[in-house]
Amino acid sequence: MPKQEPRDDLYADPKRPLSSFAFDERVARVFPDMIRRSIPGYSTVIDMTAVLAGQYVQPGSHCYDLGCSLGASSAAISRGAAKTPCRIFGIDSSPAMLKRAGARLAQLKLPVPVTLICADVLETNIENASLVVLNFTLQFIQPRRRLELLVRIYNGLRPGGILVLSEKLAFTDPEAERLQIEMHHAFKRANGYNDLEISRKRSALEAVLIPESLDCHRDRLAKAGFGRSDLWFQCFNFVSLVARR
Ligand code: GEK
Repeated sequence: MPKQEPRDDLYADPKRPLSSFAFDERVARVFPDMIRRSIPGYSTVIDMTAVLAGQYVQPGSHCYDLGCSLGASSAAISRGAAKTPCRIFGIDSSPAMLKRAGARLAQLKLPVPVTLICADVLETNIENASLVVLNFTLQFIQPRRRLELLVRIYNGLRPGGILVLSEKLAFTDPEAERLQIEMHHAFKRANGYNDLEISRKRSALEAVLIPESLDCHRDRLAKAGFGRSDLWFQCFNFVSLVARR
């Protein structure tokens, strides 16, 4: 029997004072359960990251998992690129996440090793890349710095290389925004979160996770140099795009 992941009950106690969401030890401990029960389609995005790695990783190139958390996308890249000689870097600015990522990845005995680096993705050198993954990370970067990051990624990609960009979306049409949030909250309730937990988590994430519209992402990708970006996945207000250099 696989070991049960610790359950996310961080927002269940109404007496606990509410502070801004941070990727600290408390979050890192429950992260696998939290992300699975909070992001609709998360496991599909991870599984397809392996498929995209199999398709697009080029021999002798680098792969970057930016905002790697516990290394789920890094592991997917490793499995997908098993037959291609390459290097994989997992980058995250949270020491609590990286400590646990190291232990988890070591247990998996991956075909391509992952080098973990504790750093800000805005300061990470990206070079000789055929695959860069931003799975639910750009939304935590200040909007005014997002273009600069995408330009660095574009410049570090080889021709034919891809960026996988997965994000929570905002909608400019207020009715679409209301409906998508309603469906996302129904998803969370179906996964065992109660209304209090949902609303406390929403408040904690305010000004920390800043979602943008699909048009906004597409325009920024084009500004960064990406000739095209294609939507390959959507589940409620969560999407994933592939942008190709
Ligand atoms: C997964 N991709 O499981 N520099 C480095 N890391 C950062 C920065 C930054 N400036 N800002 C945030 N992070 C993962 C899931 S989680 C998404 C990604 C979520 C890191 C942060 O520490 C956290 O580990 C990750 O980005 C975002 O496929 O929790 O919704």
